Amino acid sequence: MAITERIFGARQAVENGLLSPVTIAGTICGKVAMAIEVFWGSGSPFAWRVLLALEHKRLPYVSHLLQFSRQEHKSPQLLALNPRGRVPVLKDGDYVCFESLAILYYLDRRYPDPPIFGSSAQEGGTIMRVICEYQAYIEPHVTTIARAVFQGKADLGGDEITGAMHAVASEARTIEGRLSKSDWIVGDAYSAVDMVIFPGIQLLKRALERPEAATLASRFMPVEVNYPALARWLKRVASLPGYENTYPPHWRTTADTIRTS
Ligand SMILES: N[C@@H](CCC(=O)N[C@@H](CS)C(=O)NCC(=O)O)C(=O)O
Repeated sequence: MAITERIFGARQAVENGLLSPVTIAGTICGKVAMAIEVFWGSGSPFAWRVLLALEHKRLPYVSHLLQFSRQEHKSPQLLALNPRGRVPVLKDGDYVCFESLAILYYLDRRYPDPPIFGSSAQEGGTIMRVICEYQAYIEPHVTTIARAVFQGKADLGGDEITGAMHAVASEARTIEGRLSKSDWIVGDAYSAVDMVIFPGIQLLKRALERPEAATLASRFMPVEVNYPALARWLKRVASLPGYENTYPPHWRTTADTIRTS
């Protein structure tokens, strides 16, 4: 498989005593499979969540950047890890996990410091609740809008897309309310809910920045004007250590097509 492999976080891992330089060198040579491996695709909001979690936890990982255009996520090697042929997939030793939320949960159980599902049962419950609300009431609309814009097949002024935009704009008010009271969506620390929602909002913004989406975008953009607390939060996440390692590589260079399915 022609995949790009890189090790992130190796230096921090040595500094924190998680890995020895010998192990790092061995891993780079492909001889010691101790590091976490993550299989992902550029622009996938689901994969982005996992990278944010790995960076926040300062875990060293081998990054396998798959090319959707070459169907690398449908290769026998990937299908053996995830029969659905979707990314992200995480491999930690012999253990394989897919579904982004499940991966975040696994990482937090396996590497609890710093926690990403809160520091109390109540906070964890609220983090999960807001994630569930996002996945049920916002994410499908974001996907609809992003697909319509990037694939260019749907009528952006039609009822379906307009309805999706209204729903997102209204639900985003609730998140704006939360962020106007705190730096983070739940509680006073960066958590799994920030990692889940951030990539979706970035994808939405990227779609709405397209000239053909200008009319549709007016309910949401500019974010700084319509949702100032949300805009400050986007900048806050983007200034976290390791963020640059998570940013979709092809977003730096091209105007893109969506890779969600
Ligand atoms: N519910 C899954 C969604 C994963 C997903 O749909 N990933 C997309 C990329 S954004 C994918 O791999 N699509 C490839 C395909 O469906 O063929 C998760 O949270 O991990």
